[in-house]
Amino acid sequence: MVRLVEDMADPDHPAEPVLVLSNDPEAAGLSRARALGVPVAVVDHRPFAGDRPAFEAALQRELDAVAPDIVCLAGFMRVLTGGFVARWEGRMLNIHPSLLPKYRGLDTHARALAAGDAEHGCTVHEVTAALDDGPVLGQARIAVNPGDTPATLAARVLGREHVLYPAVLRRFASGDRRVLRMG
Ligand code: NHR
Repeated sequence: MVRLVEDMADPDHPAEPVLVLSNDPEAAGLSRARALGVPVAVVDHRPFAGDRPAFEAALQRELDAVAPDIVCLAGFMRVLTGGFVARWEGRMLNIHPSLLPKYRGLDTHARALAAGDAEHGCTVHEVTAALDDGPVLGQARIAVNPGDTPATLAARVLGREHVLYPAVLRRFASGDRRVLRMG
C-alpha cells in the first residue's frame, strides 16, 4: 500500500490516493498513510462477528464517501461476498503471493515449496466473486533456491510485489489492461 501511495506522488501518475481503508485499527499502514498525507478510515470487522454483509455495508459507506475510480486490496484478508464485489467489478485489484492460477488462498509459500516448484512469485489480478480467480493483470517471477523456507520466499516475493503492483496500477489507471510480465 505504501509503495502504491509513494508512486502516486509522481505528478505524471494517472491516479491519486483518496483513502486508505483498513479493517484493522492496529494496522501499521494507517500511520504510514497519515504521514504521507492520505486520509484514512477503519472498519473493524470484529464487531460484525461473522455478518459479512453488514461489515461490507460499512466498507461501502466509507468508499461511497470518496467515490474512488479504483480500489486496490493490499494485504486485505477478509473474503468479500459477491454482492460487494459486484459493486466494484472491473475496478478492484488485488495482489496475491503466488503465480496464479497456482495456489489460490492462504499459505502460498509453503505450498510452492511442498510442491517442489522451481519458480514462484506474485500476481496482480482483478477481484471477482471467486477467490483469487479474476483476470490476471501482471505477474512477477522469482527462482526458488535450495534452502528456501516459507519466510525467505515470502521476503523475496514481497520485494517483487513492491515493484509489480505500482507498475500494474499505473497501466490500469491509464486504461491499459494488458498483462505485465516481470522477471
Ligand atoms: N474476495 C473475493 N470475492 N475475491 C477475491 O479474489 C479476494 C477477496 C478477498 C480478499 C485477497 C486474497 C489474497 O490475496 C482477497 C481476494 C483472504 C483470504 C481468506 O481466506 C483468502 C484470499 C485472500 C485474502 N480470509 C479468511 C476469511 O475468512 C480469513 C483469514 C485470516 O484472517 O487470516 O475471510 O490472499
